[in-house]
This record gives sequence, structure tokens and C-alpha cells, in this order.
Amino acid sequence: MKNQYERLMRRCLNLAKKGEGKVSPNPLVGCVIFDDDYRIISEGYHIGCGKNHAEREAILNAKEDLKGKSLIVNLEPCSHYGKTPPCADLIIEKGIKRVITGMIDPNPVVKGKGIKKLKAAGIEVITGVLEDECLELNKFFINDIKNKRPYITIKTATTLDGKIAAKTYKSKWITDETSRKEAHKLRNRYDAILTSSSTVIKDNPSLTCRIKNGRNPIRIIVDTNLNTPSYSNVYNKDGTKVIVLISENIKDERIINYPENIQFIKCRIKGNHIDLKSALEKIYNTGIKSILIEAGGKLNKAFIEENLADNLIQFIAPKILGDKNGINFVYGYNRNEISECNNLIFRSTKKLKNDIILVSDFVKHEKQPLKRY
Ligand code: AOF
Ligand code: ZN
Repeated sequence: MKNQYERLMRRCLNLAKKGEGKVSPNPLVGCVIFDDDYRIISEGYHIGCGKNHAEREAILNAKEDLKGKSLIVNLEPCSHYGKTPPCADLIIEKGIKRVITGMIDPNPVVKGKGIKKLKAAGIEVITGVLEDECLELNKFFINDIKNKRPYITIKTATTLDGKIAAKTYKSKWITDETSRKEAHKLRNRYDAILTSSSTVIKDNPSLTCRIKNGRNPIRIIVDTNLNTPSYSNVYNKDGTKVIVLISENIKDERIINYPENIQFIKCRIKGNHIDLKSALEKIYNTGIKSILIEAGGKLNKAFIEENLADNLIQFIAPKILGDKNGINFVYGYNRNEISECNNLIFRSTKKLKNDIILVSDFVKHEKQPLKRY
């Protein structure tokens, strides 16, 4: 039975992923309805914010009577009137006898109330099936509710010894085509991609998502002194919104003559740079819940040093470049002792054609003061 529930929950997780790039700020949810022989009767997923929830989709897609059937869903069914009526009520109304879920909905308006409602109506409820996978899938949603700030991932493509480029900048690609395809899938998952003015000036990237059915995320450019030219690809490729973070000292007359899809956000300055923490608050207030950082070593370093990054995704090619001519993925960041390191926890590894993807989570802690000499 446990294996069957896990198999069906995996199906829910895969269905839920079809909503990637479309459901934010809502969670990714997939739902399967099945009979006592574990035969799938119907399926559904949450296709977009404001649209039907996964449970309602699965129920509406069913071609037979659902009385006495079981329903499995990766998130607790909701109990509240939001943009749609409560899923728990519909499940009860259809006479479903058993509900299996992966995790409690952390949203305070639900948080256990959906399960309570189902149980009160005499429905058997089983919770926690593949809970870790369910929590991982909806980490942006959980982080949004718990921390009220965007979830930050740093993405890098490096050699085995952590170099993002050679100083000559002659060769643009370190990882192979398969890795780059995976990287495009990642872009579809996040609300926004963030990079620095120096990357825009040096590489002139478009930062688009080039996968089937994908969509371009919002781009965020950290450009303290407004050095990026208005004809840069990232501003002109497709009309998708671009947020440019600039110093509060930039005069208004400098921000005319940029394309209409650009929103300039003036930010507080710390040292010579934008204060990232307060900039992130402003970004969060525009509705962005997840950010993928695709930048150079200096910006990566700033996010890590300020303890703002949640997650690190490294595409690693089986090459060694060495330290004389290679540029590190964290640049200008030096700890004196192992005890002063930033600590992470390995989450997963995946072998691609030639490269690997290594995913780690940052251990959150207050900033450690560097030793003074
Ligand atoms: C979803 N999709 O499949 C499920 C959700 O604004 P509403 O009415 O769409 O409600 C959104 C909340 O409903 C969401 O924050 C979560 O707590 C709950 N469940 N949401 O978007 C779904 N099952
Ligand atoms: Zn619902």
C-alpha cells in the first residue's frame, strides 16, 4: 500500500510540475483519483494562479462516479474561499472516502483546517506521503509564507575547480549543450533571473527561456551607476519586464530613453554598492517570490557574504583550469579558517551527458564577523 501511495504521489508531483512558470505565487499542485485496485480514474493539476485548484481539476476531469474512490494530492486540500471555493467541500460532496496528502498547507488560512474538515465529514485522511519531496517542490511557496522574502538560488557553470571563465574570456561555454538545456528549464521555474551590469555589458545576454512551452522570467539587473546601454539585448529582446536596480543618487533625467518594459527601482547604497537586503524587500513587494542569480563572482560573493542565498545549483564540467588564469565563482571572498566557512548541505547530484548538477542548500546563520588582524 505504501509503495502504491508513493507511486501515485510521484505522479502528483509530475503533474504539479506542469504548472511551473505559471502558478506563482500559488503552490505547484497535482492530484490523482483512483479506485481500490489503484487504477487511476482521473488526474488534474493547478494550471495557473486564479485558475481551478488541482483537486477540482481532477474531479471535473472524471468520467465516472467518484463515490467511494480515493484522492491523492501533494498539498493538503484547501478549506477557504479564495479565488475558488474550498476543495475540501467538493471532495466531501462527491463522496470520496479517502484522501492522501504529502504535506500540510503552511498558508495560515488553511494550515490543518482542510484535513480537519475532511475528517469531520468521516473521510479517512493519510498525511506525509513523500513529504520531503513535496516540501522541496513547493519551497518557493513555503519560503514566501514563512519568511516574506524571495527564495534565492545562485546558479553557476564551472570547471571541477570552480572556475566560471578563463581570464582571456575567449571561450564562452564551459558546460555542454545538455547542461545549457537544463539551465533553460531552471529559468522557467523562477519568477525572475538576476544578473549584474558587468555581465550585461560583457556578454550581452538575452536571458530568455528557450524551452517548449516555457516563458521568459522577469529579468533583474543590478546596475548601481546605470552603466548598461539602453540597446542591450536584455532590454530589447521580447518586451518582458526588466527591473533595473539603481542607486538612489541617480538623477531622473538619466532614466529616460529606455524601453517601456523597464522598471527602475532606486535603492539604498551600502559602501559603493546597492544594499541588497533592502533591494530584495522592494523586489518582493513587486510580487517576485523566487530569483535565480546568473551572475559573476562578485555578485555571487555579495549574496553569499550577506547570507542572502538559500540554494546553490552548480553545473560542473569535468575540466580543470587552475588558479592563475581561472576566475572563481565566488570572487574576492576569503575566509581565514575552515571554522569561518559558509556551510551548505548537499541536497542532490545528477549526472548529465558529460557534466553533473550539484544542488546544495545554504545553512542560514547570522553573519559571522571576519577575524581582524
Ligand atoms: C492552489 N492550487 O491546487 C491548491 C491550493 O487564491 P486561491 O483561491 O487560488 O487559493 C490559493 C491557496 O489555496 C494557496 O495559497 C494554498 O494555500 C491553497 N491550495 N492552491 O493555488 C491548488 N490546492
Ligand atoms: Zn483548493
